[in-house]
Amino acid sequence: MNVPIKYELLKRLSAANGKPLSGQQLADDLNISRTAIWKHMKQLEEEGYTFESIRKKGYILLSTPDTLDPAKITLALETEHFGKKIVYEKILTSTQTVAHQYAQEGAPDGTVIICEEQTDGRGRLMREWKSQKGKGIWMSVILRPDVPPYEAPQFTLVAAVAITNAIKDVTGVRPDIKWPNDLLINGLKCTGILTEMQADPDRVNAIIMGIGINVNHESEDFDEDIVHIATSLKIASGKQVDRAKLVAKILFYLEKYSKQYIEEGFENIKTLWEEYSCTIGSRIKATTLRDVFVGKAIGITKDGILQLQLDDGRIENIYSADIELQK
Ligand code: BTX
Repeated sequence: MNVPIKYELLKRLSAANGKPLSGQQLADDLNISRTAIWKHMKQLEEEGYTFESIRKKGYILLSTPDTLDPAKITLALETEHFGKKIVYEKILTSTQTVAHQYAQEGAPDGTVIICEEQTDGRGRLMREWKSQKGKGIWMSVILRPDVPPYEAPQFTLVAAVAITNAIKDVTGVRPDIKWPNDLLINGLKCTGILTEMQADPDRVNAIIMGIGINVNHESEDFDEDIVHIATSLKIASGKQVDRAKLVAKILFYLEKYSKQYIEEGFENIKTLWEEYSCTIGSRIKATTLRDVFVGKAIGITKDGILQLQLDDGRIENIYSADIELQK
């Protein structure tokens, strides 16, 4: 896939690390005219990038805007193919809805749909997911693993491990994973994962991996109904977080661990997941669509199913539930 010239231009200016790059050199490298270079620079300035132009020496990249536009994500991308196609919009109803359409139209493995704000962001069972403008990461990644449909839920666990690692690398804070789809910091929710799929009876066509992360929220940014259960990476780390860098890191680990899962099975992901989990070993209440179970979470099976030891000693397999940690 062709990477647009302006991203190539940004990559080179960023790699120059504050040293000027001449217009002629850039033009030669990218095989375009100096006027074309100048036009791309103007376009980037309109998007919020700032440059210094030093006479006879060239251009220096001074700052990048706080957006999630594909150019910024591409600058930090270390993947083989995840994130090579990024669909970015300022505002969408839900990245999941749009990703489903792209998947149906054949979008490749690792395609990303991302936006600054969602007006109809959703969680499991059509619950609302608040997705405030410019503060978080609201994205859906299309995965195309060659697996049967019953293996799709494992990808929630793959994603949880990938996102935890990425958050740890970028912010220094390590969230806990709460089975199956939340990441918590100090018991408060910073991330939700929503795994959906398009499938034939025996094959997955696409997994639509929805990822919502509260990144640069202050506590007053959260609505009253979630302020007591939600937190952000900025609140937890005390620092503004570069969202584009975090997206690139998530894509790196998501590519790595999905590949590992497909090629080697669940064992390594399971070990990492259990290490990061705040569910295993805890007394929990699991509310399924039909029942409520209370007991000690003793582990996950190799299929990612949560095992609960009830007070009478019986083991209950939990496939899908809301979990509350008990004192
Ligand atoms: P969930 O059903 O486990 O969690 C939803 C619940 O979380 C809500 O009922 C509410 O109590 C709480 N909540 C809502 N918004 C937030 C928030 N910003 N921070 C913390 N808690 C909140 C979790 O579902 C899966 C969420 C996936 C969201 C992504 S965003 C990109 C993609 N597009 C889309 O529409 N959904 C996914």
